[in-house]
Amino acid sequence: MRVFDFNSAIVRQPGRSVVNGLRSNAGPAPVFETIVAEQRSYIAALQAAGVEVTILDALEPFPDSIFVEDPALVFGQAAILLRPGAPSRIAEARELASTLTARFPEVLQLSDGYADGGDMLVTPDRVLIGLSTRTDEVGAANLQRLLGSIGMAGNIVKVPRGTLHLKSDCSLVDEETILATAGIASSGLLEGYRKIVVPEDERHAANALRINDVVFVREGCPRTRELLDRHGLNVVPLRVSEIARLDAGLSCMSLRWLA
Ligand code: CIR
Repeated sequence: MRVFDFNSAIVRQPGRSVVNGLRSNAGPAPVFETIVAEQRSYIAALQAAGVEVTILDALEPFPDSIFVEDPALVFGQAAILLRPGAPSRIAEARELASTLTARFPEVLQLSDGYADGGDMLVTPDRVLIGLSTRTDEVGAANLQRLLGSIGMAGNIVKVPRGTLHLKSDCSLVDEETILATAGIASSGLLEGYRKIVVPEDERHAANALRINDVVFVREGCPRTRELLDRHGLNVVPLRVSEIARLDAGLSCMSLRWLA
């Protein structure tokens, strides 16, 4: 079994409030209908890759709740409810609790500090836990302990300033290789992994998503696609340009596991 072998996923429909989601840029707000269309294609792509997708109802009071990766971390044998670091998002974990309890033999809960799922990069031998503006030291240490209790190792690393989440800038594309921005690749934080560095003008492509035999990559990043092709990977581009207006990408729209 590989860490990117999945047969199950959870996504959450966007509420109309999604257009008011958190974002660091001053560009135009995203268009609701386009977000819906991008999410539909994303769900179809996951299904085509062999994943059964559970679609949860929208949560209007939580504009960012479509980014269901952030309030939890899931594995085949257990799920961990996290404490997202943005005040407007912390209660999203509570909204996921019953869904996870119905699907996982064990559901653990971060009791203290803050941690966003976007800061957790699961690799074959450990989970990299990124310290960021959303994940603090208390949350990271707490998560490391919870991972230990389910037999997994967690390594705490520092996400470079200006990067929202660890996985905004890197993703595992095969068992040894991480696709990364130049900043993350040269930070020393990915020591021991082979790295494929995305071109600077395609830096958003670093948030790719490996599912079974497919690597989903943001549409409009031809040079990254070529790098991955050359590495022998099966690359499928997906359009997430409207989602990207909310500082988000491919991994953040689902929780994935092998049931
Ligand atoms: C936020 O700022 O929380 C959302 N607008 C974007 C979250 C993206 N999540 C992720 O990359 N895991």
